[in-house]
Amino acid sequence: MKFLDEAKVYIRSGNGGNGCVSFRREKFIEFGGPNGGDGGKGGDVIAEAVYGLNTLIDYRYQQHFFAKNGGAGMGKGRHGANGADALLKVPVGTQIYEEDGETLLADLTERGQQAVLARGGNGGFGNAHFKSSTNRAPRRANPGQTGEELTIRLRLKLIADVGIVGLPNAGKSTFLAAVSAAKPKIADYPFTTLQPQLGVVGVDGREFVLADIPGLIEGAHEGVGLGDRFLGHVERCRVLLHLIDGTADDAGKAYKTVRDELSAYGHGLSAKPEIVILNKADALTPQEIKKQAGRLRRAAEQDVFVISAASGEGVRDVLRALMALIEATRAKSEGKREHAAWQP
Ligand SMILES: Nc1nc2c(ncn2[C@@H]2O[C@H](COP(=O)(O)OP(=O)(O)OP(=O)(O)O)[C@@H](O)[C@H]2O)c(=O)[nH]1
Ligand SMILES: [Mg+2]
Repeated sequence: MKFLDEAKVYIRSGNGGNGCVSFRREKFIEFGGPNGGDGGKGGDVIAEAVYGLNTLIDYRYQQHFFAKNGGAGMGKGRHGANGADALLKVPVGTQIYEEDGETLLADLTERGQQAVLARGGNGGFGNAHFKSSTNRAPRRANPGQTGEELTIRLRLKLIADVGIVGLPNAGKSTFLAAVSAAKPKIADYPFTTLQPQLGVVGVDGREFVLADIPGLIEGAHEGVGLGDRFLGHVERCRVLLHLIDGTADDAGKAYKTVRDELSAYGHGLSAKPEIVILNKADALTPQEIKKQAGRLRRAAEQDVFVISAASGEGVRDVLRALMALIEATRAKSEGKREHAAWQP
C-alpha cells in the first residue's frame, strides 16, 4: 500500500429540505387547516478514525465528499427525509485542519472517534408550524438552511510507541527488519527510506509499535536532504531510539548532529526519553567499539547499547529496555489523566 500522509479534501454538508405549504382538504371538513410538513435535515460530513488504515492514499483518488440534501416536507403533515451523512474513514492519528493548514478542527487519536466537520442545514418549517389563534391559515413555510462547504486538510501523524531516528545509513531499517515482520528497503546508500515504516515488535509476550523514519542530516530543519517533515510522525512516540553508525568517524558528533535537528524541530521531541545505540558492532574491533562507545556516552550523557542490527547481537536487551521505558511512560500518562479527571 502506498503511503501518503497529507491530503486536501473538499466537503459539503447537505442542505435542509424546504418546508411545505399545504391545507387539509377533505369532503365535509371545512377549514381543514394547514398541514404542510417540515423539511428533513441535510446530512453531516463526519470523519471517523478506523482501525487497519495507515495511509491517506484513498484521499488522492477521492477528494470530494458531499452529504445528501434533506427531502422537502409534504402535505398531510409529512416530514421530509433526513439527508444521509458522508463519512470519511481516516487512520487513527489523523489531524484535520482548515484550509490554512494551521487551524486544527479535530485530532482523531482513538479508534472509533468521530468529528463532525460540516453540519447539514436544518429543514425549514412547514406551514403547519405557523398556525396560531390569529392566523389559522398561514401561507408561509421556511426554506431549508443551506449546508456548509469547505476545504480541509488531513494530516496523518502515525501513532507508534517508539520512533527510530538517526543519520542516513545508520541501520534504522535493518533494525526494524530484525525485530519485526516489516520488510523495509535496506541499502548502503543514504536516503533508502523515503517514507515512514511501521512494525510491531513482540518482546516477552508484550508488543509495541516501532516507526522507522527517513534519515536526518545537518540542516534538515531547513529542508536539507528530505527535510524534517517526517519528524511529525515521531511527535506522538513515547520513546526515541537513536541509532548511530559505529563505523562513522565520530559517533559523538553523529549523535549531536541529529540531536540538534530534533531541537530545531521542537514540538517536544528533544524532551522525550531516548535510548542511544551504537550499531554495526560486528564491523568494529573491540578497541574501536570502546572508543566510539566512549565518545557516544560522553555526547549523550547516558549509557549506550552496543549492538549489531545485522547479526542481532545485543538487540534483545534493547527491546527489553524499550518495553520498560514504554511502560513507565504509559503509567505516567495514565497517572496524569487520572489526576486531571480528579480535579473539580
Ligand atoms: N556491518 C553491518 N552493517 C549494517 C548493520 N546494520 C545495517 N548495516 C548496513 O548499513 C547499510 C544501511 O542500512 P539501512 O538499514 O538501510 O540504513 P538506514 O538507517 O535505514 O538508512 P536510510 O534509510 O537511508 O536513512 C546497509 O548496507 C546495511 O546492510 C550492522 O549491524 N552491521
Ligand atoms: Mg532506512
